[in-house]
Amino acid sequence: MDMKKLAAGNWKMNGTRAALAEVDGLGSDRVEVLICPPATLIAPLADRGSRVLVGGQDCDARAEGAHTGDIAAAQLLDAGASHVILGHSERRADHGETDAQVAAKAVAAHQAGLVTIICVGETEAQRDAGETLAVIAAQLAGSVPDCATATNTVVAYEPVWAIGTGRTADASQIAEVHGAMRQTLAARFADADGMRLLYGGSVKAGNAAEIFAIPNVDGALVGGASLKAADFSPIIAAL
Ligand code: G2H
Repeated sequence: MDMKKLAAGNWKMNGTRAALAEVDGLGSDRVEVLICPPATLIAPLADRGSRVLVGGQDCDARAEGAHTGDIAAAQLLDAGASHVILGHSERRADHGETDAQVAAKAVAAHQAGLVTIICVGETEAQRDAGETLAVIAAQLAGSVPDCATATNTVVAYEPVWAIGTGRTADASQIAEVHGAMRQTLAARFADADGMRLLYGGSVKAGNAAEIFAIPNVDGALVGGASLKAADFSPIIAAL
């Protein structure tokens, strides 16, 4: 399968309309470039007509109704999003999201026509206890729904201890987890070889090339270093 690599920016709760100019020059024919801004900026970014893909950072599993503050997958699509990040560790921690809830959101997103980026990752305590591969396998089993395909699903490995901390997993740690994820997914999905596996956690220009050279790393989910074009461009170029 022809797999285009993916550079995905997760702006988290950062940015106002003034920040959208950062995206204008980021498009690429060689790789997919995606920006997931706060919900308030999805439509303004999509309407800008840039070549960059636009995504949400979460969606609700329900289609519509009396759910104040929540956003349905179809509403993201209507605003111009093609992708949605689900199960980011910050949502699992801040909002108590469970694997089952992430899977339900993913089903809703796929039904709406969105590509999901489903996040998994171990805490520092879990790594220290030697539980990393078991934790990741359990999260994949619980968070990735049966309707996942290489076309509608991307999986992001983000060790919780490497997020926004300046620490990155080393090459052997990333290779071990990504290899295990590929095997786990292959046991369930016939097209798992084509499913893109992203690494996330303090990716920056200085470490991107080394990370992208690791087997089974098909791109990155980038937080802080996706906010400024000057920081994100070299990461895209390294992919
Ligand atoms: C991990 C990542 C983006 P950062 O959360 O999802 O953020 O690159 O700032 O560690």
